[in-house]
Amino acid sequence: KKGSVTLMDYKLLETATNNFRESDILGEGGFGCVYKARLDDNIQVAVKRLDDGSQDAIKEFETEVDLLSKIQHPNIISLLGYCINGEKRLLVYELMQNRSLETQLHGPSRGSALTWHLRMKIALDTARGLEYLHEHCNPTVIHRDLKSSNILLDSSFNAKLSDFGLAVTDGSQNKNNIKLSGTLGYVAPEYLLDGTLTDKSDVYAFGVVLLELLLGRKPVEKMAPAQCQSIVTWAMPQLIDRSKLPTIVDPVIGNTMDLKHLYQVAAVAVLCVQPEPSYRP
Ligand code: ACK
Repeated sequence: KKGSVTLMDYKLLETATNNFRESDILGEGGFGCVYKARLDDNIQVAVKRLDDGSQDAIKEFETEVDLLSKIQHPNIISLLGYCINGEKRLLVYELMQNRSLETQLHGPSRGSALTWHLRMKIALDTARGLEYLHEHCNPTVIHRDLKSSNILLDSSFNAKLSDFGLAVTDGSQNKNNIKLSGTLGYVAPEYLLDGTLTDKSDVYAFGVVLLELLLGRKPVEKMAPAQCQSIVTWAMPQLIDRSKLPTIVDPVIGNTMDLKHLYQVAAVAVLCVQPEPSYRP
């Protein structure tokens, strides 16, 4: 038992998920599927099965268990248990009936359930979860992969942050880590530029989520890696060339923009990007 998280029995979870029955699949994540299950005491849960035995997958599993066993907050997903059986790894979470914000906004029902009141509540809940990670955890936790698909909604549309596999507790150590983690469209420009990672990286991603809530659009459509690369190559010089700043005039406010504004505009620009080469303005 790790903190509030219990080491569980594989056989029990196999039974609870009806042998990982296909019809019980809730969705697919980076490293495997998530199944709906019912434990013996009738608690409904979500079981994430990691099918990928790579070093990266194992590291993400360990980070998730380590961090979530220490964190308890109404706006952060509860990890109830975990299980290691040879190569197989399972994570057991509270079931979030209303799935992810991404599914609510961009799924087949296309944002129908999300009134403005709910969107404001989701924004506030997300901010509370982030504030807890940044201000009340010691050391500070940087989520590193905040996005609408990692914001889950329970039956009352309470929003909770999930997927802590990429989280770090000390940003500075990653400065020289050139391996890019996170999701394009949500990653802060300075991180793409030189790997600078701070709690502000999460705040940038939160800004993109706010725009998503506001505009109801995905920040980036699904793109081939080459297309992502060309966007980054195109966008970065504009974002980092501060000498251009005084010449950029906000068309709405009419003022010259400072760096903060530029970030906001960059987030909007990323949201408007199309998957075709025609994205170039
Ligand atoms: O939008 P979704 O249905 O909500 O698609 C993703 C998918 O699994 C991959 O992450 C869903 N999911 C993840 N964790 C949970 C959970 N605790 N409860 C319900 N659905 C979940 C997520």
